[in-house]
Amino acid sequence: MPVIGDALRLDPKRPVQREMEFVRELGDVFEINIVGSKLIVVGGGAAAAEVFDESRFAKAVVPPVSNLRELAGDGLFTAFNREPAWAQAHNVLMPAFSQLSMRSYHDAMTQCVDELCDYWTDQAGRGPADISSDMNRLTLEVIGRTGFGYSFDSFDSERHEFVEAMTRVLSFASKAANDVPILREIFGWKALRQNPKDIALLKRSVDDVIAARRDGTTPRQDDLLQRMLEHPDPDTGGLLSDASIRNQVLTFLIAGHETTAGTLSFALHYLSLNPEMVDKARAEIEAVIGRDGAPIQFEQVAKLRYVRRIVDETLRLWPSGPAFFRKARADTTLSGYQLGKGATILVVLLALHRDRRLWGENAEEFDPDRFLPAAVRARPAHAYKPFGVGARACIGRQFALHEAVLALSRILMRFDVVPTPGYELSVSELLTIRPEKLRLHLRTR
Ligand code: MNH
Repeated sequence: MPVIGDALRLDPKRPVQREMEFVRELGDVFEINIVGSKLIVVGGGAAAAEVFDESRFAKAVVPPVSNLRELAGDGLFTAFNREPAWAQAHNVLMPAFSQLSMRSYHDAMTQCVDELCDYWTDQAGRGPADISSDMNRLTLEVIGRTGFGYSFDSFDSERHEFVEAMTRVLSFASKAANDVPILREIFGWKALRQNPKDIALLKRSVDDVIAARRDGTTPRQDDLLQRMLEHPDPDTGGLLSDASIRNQVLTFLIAGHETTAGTLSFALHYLSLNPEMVDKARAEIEAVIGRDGAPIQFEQVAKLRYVRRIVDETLRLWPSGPAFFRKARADTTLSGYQLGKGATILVVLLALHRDRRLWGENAEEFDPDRFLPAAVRARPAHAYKPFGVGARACIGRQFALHEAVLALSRILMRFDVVPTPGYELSVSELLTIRPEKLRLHLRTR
């Protein structure tokens, strides 16, 4: 197996994009072996199909994902496969994430998107919008309100203590090496002292929200929190513990906002560069919703097939969770190489989604029609996995897709999306990926 053994070849700021380059240089499977810590990387082809096989491989919770356990404990995303809290929360929450359940979140989502649009209208004249930041406001607001009836006042206040603490905690977990002396050099003592304070603040705030719902200070609502408080696990009959509910709420905030925000940001970037795609999307939106600017109905979202293809293609070129970890369940082989039980494997979606054997010679180009039904059927299932695989795949997939299609459609109804001249896409990584310094003009139509 080819080996990268030189730490200087890694890029701590853009690790996954560097791994994508290694895939081009070394092929579908190689090893990164630095000071005795060994990671197998898979970036394409049949090897990807192999690691997606749940009978031989499973999710691995290793750094940087496991660094988040300090905050989210055994919440859905950071739980080890055998922790009982995972199965319990999975059983309780799965029904709340079905496509039909999106009906109960639809109005709140619509409300948040309209607030974003009003915010942009108010900001007109102040220059181009900071897209990643505004998409973060939107998706955080959506998950806050649909998840547990909480507003972060995202479109009113410039600063929010909770949001700032969470941003610092995510950045800390993403950059944190395990070695404390290295940490000190990277962050200095300030960040090391700040992190536990931030975590305490986040937990306390969520506990307050849960307590207020429990004792009736805030009204009952048809949301994820209410479901967790009332619905027992069908397998065990037990309700989720308060600690587990807090972990799930924090998990939804972590897993459910930056990913969708990144997707929306990349989509707007491509739309700003492809007016013919905007025309096509608007023709569809007008056919489905009408021209009078009426609100988008729940049932209409599923009919916006072209907008959905834009989202699918965005998640192909820039899967906002750009890589995930697997491990071998037992001694096995991968692409003919021997692997020991427990061997850790990183799947680089960013590379798999651009594999020319799967996507053709123009794999680097943005083309929503790759997701026409016939084209999808013609590709092997392992070609496209933006939401992960197996038992631990994304629970929020329908939620994210509903939100993204709804938001993009509404934005295109209300604004022309105009690029800033000379912008070259560069992508920053912080567990998730986002376009760096993307600014776009939103012109009211
Ligand atoms: Mn989401 C797991 C991608 C939106 C909640 N998510 C995953 C995984 C990927 C992923 C990949 C698997 C990670 C792994 O194997 O280690 N998620 C996305 C993307 C988007 C997204 C690309 C948006 C686009 N995710 C959301 C939203 C929510 C959410 C929205 C919640 C509201 N995701 C989760 C949770 C998990 C997860 C929870 C962990 C599920 C589990 O392990 O049981």
